[in-house]
Amino acid sequence: MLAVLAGGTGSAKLVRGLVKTVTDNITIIVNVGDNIKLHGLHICPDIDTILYTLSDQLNSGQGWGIKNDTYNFLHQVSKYGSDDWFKLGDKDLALHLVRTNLLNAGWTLSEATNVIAKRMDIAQTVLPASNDHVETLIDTPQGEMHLQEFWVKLKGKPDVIGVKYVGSKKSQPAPNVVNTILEAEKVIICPANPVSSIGPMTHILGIKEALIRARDRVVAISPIICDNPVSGPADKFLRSIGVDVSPKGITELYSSFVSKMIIDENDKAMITDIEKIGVKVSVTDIMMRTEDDEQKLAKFVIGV
Ligand code: GDP
Ligand code: FO1
Repeated sequence: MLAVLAGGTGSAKLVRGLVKTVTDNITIIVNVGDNIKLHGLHICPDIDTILYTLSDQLNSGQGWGIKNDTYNFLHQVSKYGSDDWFKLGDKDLALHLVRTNLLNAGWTLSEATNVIAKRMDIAQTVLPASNDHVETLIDTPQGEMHLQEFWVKLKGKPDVIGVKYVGSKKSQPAPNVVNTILEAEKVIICPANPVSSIGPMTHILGIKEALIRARDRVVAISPIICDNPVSGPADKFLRSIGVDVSPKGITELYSSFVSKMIIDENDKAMITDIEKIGVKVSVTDIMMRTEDDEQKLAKFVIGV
């Protein structure tokens, strides 16, 4: 069994590559720090991106949401004065509604995710990192705000002073998360935002401890190529926590629980420097532009 730690858009590409090339025996542990309640609905963007990827419903150009969705609901609620900055599609809404009803009926997020994955005919296992409330807050000169408010509402424009994981200290890993990490042949940390996708998981003590115990089997793919994130605000977030925006910085951040790091060919000059941290480095093209790239990277990760 393969264990995969995933966020949303970047992770989805590797997850798709893995399921197409490797095996169905994959358990994906997904970030919950960017979950948000809007219009009375529980929205779990990273879980949903992974569910839509595995059920072949993802709007892959966008990296989130359902393909060919429409926005009639959003347009209509905005007429009545409700916020419309978070683009919830009409088809996407169905998932938030079903999940919200299950949670309101007393189901845990793990149970709700499991039943929804089954109803989508997903063969793989999808586990929320935690059933407890973990929320990533971005500290800016305008004050602290939810990650989605920073990234979607304010388009990632404010300066970032710091990042907080509210609730992470009190949170427990969801059922099966720790044993999945401990029993997996390999644990793959996706090319994901290290601060807003991987950070909320590794700040849950039980998950960090399990990863440290599994370190020899844990491999990560850098989300940074040539000192830049492929997409998103990872550079602002990393600087705010004092981490260098480079594959070396990512390796330093992950080194207590990762024994192998995959970096891009463009960064091969850094190999010796990174290996001094005590992490083995492998080099390949880690930019996934096409499904073919996703599958090639997936095969490479399995071979490392
Ligand atoms: P989010 O939750 O939607 O932000 O998605 P993730 O955290 O899973 O992925 C975003 C991160 O993945 C960003 O930091 C990107 O730099 C990185 N990323 C996106 N696409 C790629 C890619 O093709 N290759 C690599 N190596 N990193 C990528
Ligand atoms: N990302 C955006 O940039 N704009 C949106 O309006 C937006 C809506 C949205 C709705 C449902 C969903 O599952 C994801 C959505 N995302 C949107 C993506 C989301 O903000 C990010 O991918 C992650 O939360 C960052 O980790």
